[in-house]
Amino acid sequence: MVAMLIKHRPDIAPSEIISRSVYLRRREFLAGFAAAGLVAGLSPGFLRDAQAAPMKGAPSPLSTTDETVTPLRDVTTYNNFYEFGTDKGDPAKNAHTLKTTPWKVKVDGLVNKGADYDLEDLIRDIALEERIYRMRCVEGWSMVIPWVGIPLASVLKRVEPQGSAKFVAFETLVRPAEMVGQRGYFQALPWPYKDGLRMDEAMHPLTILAVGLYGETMPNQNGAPIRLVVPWKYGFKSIKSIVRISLTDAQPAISWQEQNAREYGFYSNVNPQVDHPRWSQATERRIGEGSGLFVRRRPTLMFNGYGDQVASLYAGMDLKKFI
Ligand SMILES: Nc1nc2c(c(=O)[nH]1)N[C@H]1C(S)=C(S)[C@@H](COP(=O)(O)O)O[C@H]1N2
Ligand SMILES: [Mo]
Repeated sequence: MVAMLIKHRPDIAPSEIISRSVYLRRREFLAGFAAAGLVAGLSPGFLRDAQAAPMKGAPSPLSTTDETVTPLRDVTTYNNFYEFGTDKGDPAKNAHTLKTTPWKVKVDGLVNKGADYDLEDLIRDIALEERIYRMRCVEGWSMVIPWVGIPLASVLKRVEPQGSAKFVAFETLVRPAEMVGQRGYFQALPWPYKDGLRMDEAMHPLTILAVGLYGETMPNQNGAPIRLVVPWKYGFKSIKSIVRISLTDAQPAISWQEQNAREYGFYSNVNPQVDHPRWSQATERRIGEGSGLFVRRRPTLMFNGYGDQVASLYAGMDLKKFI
């Protein structure tokens, strides 16, 4: 796996793919490129070289700032993306077959100006931001990831939602020829993978469509070329490789709830007080921190620590019922 990463990132030695300080030095390095006009020079073909192209966004004050970022190697080799297999290591092995250019995202439903965007146009028109977010998965692990993305609200405003739009539904690509998990006898989920948000969650400034991480174009296994990031919800809400965003008046069906409604709900807010039916959600393991006997567990924070900013969205809702 390391070998694969090195192949795509000849400028980083394996020993370097490890720490926040390295990450910051690398950022300075990329900023140097930008100053020299080289990043702009790569456009518009920058998405083509999907695993290596620099992608710079202005640092956002919405970032989680007090935590060490998770090593790039963990972020790109420990993934859930069932279109490429169900083991955590499968997406890193199999997702290279996905062709991410050209890429269209259809935005339709209850909107005045439905659109079929070319992703490159969208990214050119909406300012990229870098946001370091804490991510928490329902399986009990967490990471801190420097995303590069655009606010989902910016995309939604462009299409002019109608007053009757109450929810946003997302769909992942279906392309069995390039997604090994969509072929053959065993299918982990019905495709397309689907997820959704309530309109106010979708419009919240913390919600982004990410197109990169660690200052580079999104690796395929993390949901290239565009995926959802909602930092106060469990990781499975981060739908990957999005091709359609639809505004609806009714709560949309979502893959994990359809598969197992007892275990997964529509809201899926990180909540240490509501356990998953098969395990506690009170603590989490930060990937990359210790191993074996030395695994450290930390208390899970309500709304993944973003409560100050999002708790009001759920005022008056029983979060034991609306899981
Ligand atoms: N299309 C699609 N999106 C998906 C998934 C998937 O299987 N298919 N898995 C989800 C789950 S369960 C998790 S935990 C996150 C993992 O994102 P990461 O691999 O970038 O950490 O992606 C989510 N998005
Ligand atoms: Mo997950």
